[in-house]
Parts: sequence; C-alpha cells; structure tokens
Amino acid sequence: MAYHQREVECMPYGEMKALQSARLVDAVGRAYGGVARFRELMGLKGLGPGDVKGVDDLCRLPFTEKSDLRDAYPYGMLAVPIGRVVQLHSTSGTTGKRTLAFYTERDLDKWADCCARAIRAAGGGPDDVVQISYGYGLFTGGEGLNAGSRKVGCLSLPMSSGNTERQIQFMEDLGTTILCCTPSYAAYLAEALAAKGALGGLRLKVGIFGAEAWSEGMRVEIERALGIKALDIFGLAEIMGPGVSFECLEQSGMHVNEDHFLAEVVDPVTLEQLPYGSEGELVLTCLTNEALPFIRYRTRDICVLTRDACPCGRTLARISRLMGRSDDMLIVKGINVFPSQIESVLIEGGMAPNYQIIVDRLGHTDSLEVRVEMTEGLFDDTVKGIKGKEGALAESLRSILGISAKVTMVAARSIERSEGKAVRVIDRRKL
Ligand code: DLL
Repeated sequence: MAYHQREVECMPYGEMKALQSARLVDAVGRAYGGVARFRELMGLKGLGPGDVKGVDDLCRLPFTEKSDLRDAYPYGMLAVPIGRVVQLHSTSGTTGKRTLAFYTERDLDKWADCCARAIRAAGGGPDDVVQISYGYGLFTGGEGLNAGSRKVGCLSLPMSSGNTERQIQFMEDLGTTILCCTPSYAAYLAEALAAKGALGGLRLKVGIFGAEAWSEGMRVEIERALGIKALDIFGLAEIMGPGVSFECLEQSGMHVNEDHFLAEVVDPVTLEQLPYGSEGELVLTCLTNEALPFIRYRTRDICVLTRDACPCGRTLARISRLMGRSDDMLIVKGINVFPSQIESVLIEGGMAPNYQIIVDRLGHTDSLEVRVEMTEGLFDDTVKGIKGKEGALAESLRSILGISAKVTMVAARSIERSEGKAVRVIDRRKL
C-alpha cells in the first residue's frame, strides 16, 4: 500500500487528537492575533485565546463563514503581513463578490502534500502520467493537483480544461494513466472518446474527480464508459483547494487530511455539533494555514463524517460523498430537493448524466421540469416509447422527491456540455 506521508495518514487516533489539540491552540492564537474580525467574534462569545486548550473546546468557538471573507475583501482576513503571502486563488462562486484565498510558501507546500496523498491513494507513482484537466489560474483545481502530482514524481500534464480534441490527443499520445477533472467533464470526454472510437488505445486506469456534486450512479457510469476507477476529491478555495479530503481505492468516502483540517458536522439550523455518523453541514478548522487560518468555517456542504476503520490502513476520518449544499438545496412546493437526488433517479432509469433542472413559478405554484437527453437507443424509439419513458422517470422522481416533476426528453447532445463545473439548475423564480 503506497502512502505519501504514512506517519500521519495511518496515525492512531489518540496521537492525531493530541496533534490536533496542540495545533488548534496555535491556530486560534494566530487567528486571534492577526485577524480583527476573529477577535471580534471571540469577543462576542466572551472568549480569549487562552480559553482554548484543545479539540474538546472546539464547540465553544464562534463560526466563520464566506460573508466574513467577503466583508473583509480583499485583505481583511489575512493573518500574516502581505510580505509573507506568495499566491492568490479564488472561489469559482458565481454569486456575489469573488472570495479570495491567499497562500504563504508553507501553505502551498502543505497543499502539494495533501494533493500528493490523494494521488498516492489513487495508486499513483512516479511512472504515472497525470493529465490535469481542471482549470488553471484563479481556480484551485489545476494548480493544486499539479503540485501534488509533481511531489509524487508523476509526469504532470497541465492541460487545463477545454479543447477536448487536444485532451484526447495527449491522452492517446502520452499514455495518460490518471485523469483529473470535474466528473461532468469526464463524462463528456468519455462521450467524445467513444464517438472517435478512441477508447481502446488508452492506458487510463483511474480518475480523480471533484469540484462539483456527483452521484454514485454517475460514478458507475463514468467507470463503465472509461474502463477506470473513479475517485472523489473535495476541497474549497477558502480552506485551501482540492485535497482537503480524498478517496482511496476502497471508494468508501473521502479521507480528511486531519493533521491540517479539523472536520466536524453540525446541524445547519441549530449549529449544534453532531456525533459521527450523522448527516449535517461540514465545518472545517484550518490547523496549519498561515495566510487564512479559518476557525470553524461553515462550508454549507452536507455530508456524513465517520471514523470507522478503512481497509486501506489510513486512520483519517472520512466524509461521505457530498449530498448537496445547504444553499444549493432547492425548495420546490415547500419540499427540499437536492439536484443529486434527481441525477440518481435519471441514471438508475438508464439515462446518461446530461440533464437540466428548471424550476419556475406559475401564479403561486412552483413547477419542476427535468430535461434529459435521449440516449442513442431511445432516439430510434417511437413517440409512444419516449412518452412511456418520460412517464416512468416522472413516476420515479415523484416517489423519491415526494413532489411531481415533468420529464422532457430532448435531442441527444442538445444540452450544453461543461468543461468545468456543470450548471444543472435554472431557477426562473429568482428572475
Ligand atoms: O472546487 C476545489 C476543488 C477543485 C475540489 C478540484 C476538487 C477538485 P471552489 O471553487 O472553492 O473549490 O468550490 C468549492 O465546490 O464547497 C463544494 O460545494 C463543491 N465541491 C468541491 N468538491 C466537491 C466534491 C473547488 N468532490 C465547492 N463533491 C465546495 C461535491 C464538491 N461538491
């Protein structure tokens, strides 16, 4: 079994907790000393840095969130002088002011280690050719995986996203073994490779896919189409970027790099800390970040945190596949709907993951429509056959979601493909 930093990845929990406690005290001290907003939040709770002795005090600390970063734009959340900051990235967020993420040299080195752990956990080693098709530049995906791949000693191809023809050519000519991109782009690449009849000549063995929500059904579909193992990877720019947590070849949740990030799950309404195994909002504390030492940062991502043993030997806690975001959740006719639930129904119903969810309001009533592309087989089918399929999918959606949805089959390839994060939901109610 290959690890990048075995001593921490397989550290007994008792030792990890002691390490986390020492690092938490240090991180709180640095945040308190360097960030006025954090001092203010601590003051509101009547706390000083000396009140935190270790991990067990975590739940006394105040939460921080994206709005703290936005309000302090651009430099207000920095805990170190600008002279120590060497790089900037940004969230891919489409709403509101961009949030900025800053890094010191040590922050970048730690990030590379976290991504190197992910590549090792995917079976990567110096003989691998890693094609990195996440965006480079402000987005963290490309830079993060690139740095990790180099640390492992892999040949790293900084492809960035897009230019599918060139992606395929490099994949074929250079014998890419590991593909890193969003799951929606992986599905699109699979489609393009199949259309070219190019799947047979590839050496691909594994994919490291993340940056957007995807379902277990989509994993199965990508694995079948590309003949690989598809692994999940999670992260967010404010905290670091990809590599906060990563899946190993066991594919049973993403190991959190706990020596750097302390994970907890809270009830998104009451904000109470929940026990292992409960579903809730992921809250992360950066134990070693120098530039942005966020304490109890509310990610808004919904998942389950567990501490069960993993056959891979890593003792790091794991988060489940993300179920959605508390702020991406659609409320249709008063019912909570996550786009990932709809995706699962479509894939279980034999459809490809090319779909759009359209929410509208007619008078005072919400409507939900799911547009999904016809697959090749259906295209040859009769109108009656297509209507039957639409009806069957609508029925499955009704039983899973508890509300009715209209399903419309649209022509194959008519829904725009994404090279980065896919836009799945069009909510016309907000317009
Ligand atoms: O998406 C970092 C990243 C790059 C992760 C490449 C993995 C691979 P942001 O642009 O700041 O950073 O977006 C962060 O994306 O809060 C989640 O809602 C979502 N997200 C990230 N990874 C996953 C995943 C990057 N594996 C936001 N599954 C996060 C579901 C994910 N959602």
